[in-house]
Amino acid sequence: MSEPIRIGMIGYGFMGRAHTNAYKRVPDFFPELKYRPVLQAACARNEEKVKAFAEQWGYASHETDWRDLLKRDDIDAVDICVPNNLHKEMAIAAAEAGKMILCEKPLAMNVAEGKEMCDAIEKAGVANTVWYNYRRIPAVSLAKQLIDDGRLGRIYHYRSNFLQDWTISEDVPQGGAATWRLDSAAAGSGVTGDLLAHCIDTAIWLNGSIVDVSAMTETFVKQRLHAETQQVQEVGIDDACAFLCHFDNGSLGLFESTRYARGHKALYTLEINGEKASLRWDLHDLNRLDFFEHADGPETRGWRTIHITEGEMPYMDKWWVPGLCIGYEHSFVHQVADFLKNLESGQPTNPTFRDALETQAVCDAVLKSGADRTWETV
Ligand code: SOE
Repeated sequence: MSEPIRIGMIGYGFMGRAHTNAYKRVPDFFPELKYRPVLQAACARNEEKVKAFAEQWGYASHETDWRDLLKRDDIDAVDICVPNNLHKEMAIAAAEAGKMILCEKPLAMNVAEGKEMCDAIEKAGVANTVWYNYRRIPAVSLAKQLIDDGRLGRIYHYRSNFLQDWTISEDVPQGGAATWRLDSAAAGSGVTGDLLAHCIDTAIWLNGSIVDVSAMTETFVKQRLHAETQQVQEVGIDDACAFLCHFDNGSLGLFESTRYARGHKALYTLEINGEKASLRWDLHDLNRLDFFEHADGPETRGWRTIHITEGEMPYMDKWWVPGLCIGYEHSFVHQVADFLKNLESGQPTNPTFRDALETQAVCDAVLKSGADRTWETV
């Protein structure tokens, strides 16, 4: 019989649902694990809403103050699914209370906050991970395997975009439950922390550290109504950001993110060009990895599209039969499964808070570079 890891979920938005779904799926699809998540308590300020969330998703109880949640000794792990400006205080208090922590990305508002969080977590010695979920899309995990196996050889170029179009209208407010991502006081930054952070996390994982950056940022809509104050206020976030960088391994990086790419909803793409091979992937077709291998020889050489559904491919033995796909939500299921598996062996689960601090440092350097129009060392 597996042992429970009792989850205290803080927040019930889009990510609260995505993570809760993952906790629910894991015991069925990863029955070999020693630990199983138990939905012990959901927590949010609005009692009516958090109660409804807890009942709908199957949490045994609810709280309206996260400090009360942390005082409970029937909670083993805390999941922080709230706006970025609340991560630091909650994570440090959770570490001091001896709870394991799964924190939504980005780690913090900035590197200074992130460092304090890492110090607290490491001092407390609690298991931790940050929800950079795209590492665990099977196609992206397969890309990692191919790179680590040396199939690409020396890497020359890393190119990545994250394009959306949901804030083009000037009528979209900033602040409040649905649009806090547009409010710099809650989010810290715009597309850099929200979208490019995913691209940077995956890039560091696949291609190593980023050494320096040169960025440009833009805020296209300068003022928006604030949903909480009902005042028209200056917009403090970056609506778009593009940057060049050098990786530690000598390769060159090119990254772009915007919420003003009409027609693109969540087009996360990456392409890597190596000496022996290239690969590319995009989130809108997440079960496919495109691969070009020079060694194929001139008669058959060309881009091949690998459909990631075979049991030999990362995580796919857990799901259906060859040819049948999985989706976005499975990346979260895989992260929970890895987290629980690593608890058995005492291994860290990547990305840890410390790993996510490196992504945060790149984001900070990108924002500084964009503001100062200079190259910034990370
Ligand atoms: C924003 O629209 C968002 O939901 C991000 O916050 C997520 O991290 C990203 O995965 C999808 O887009």
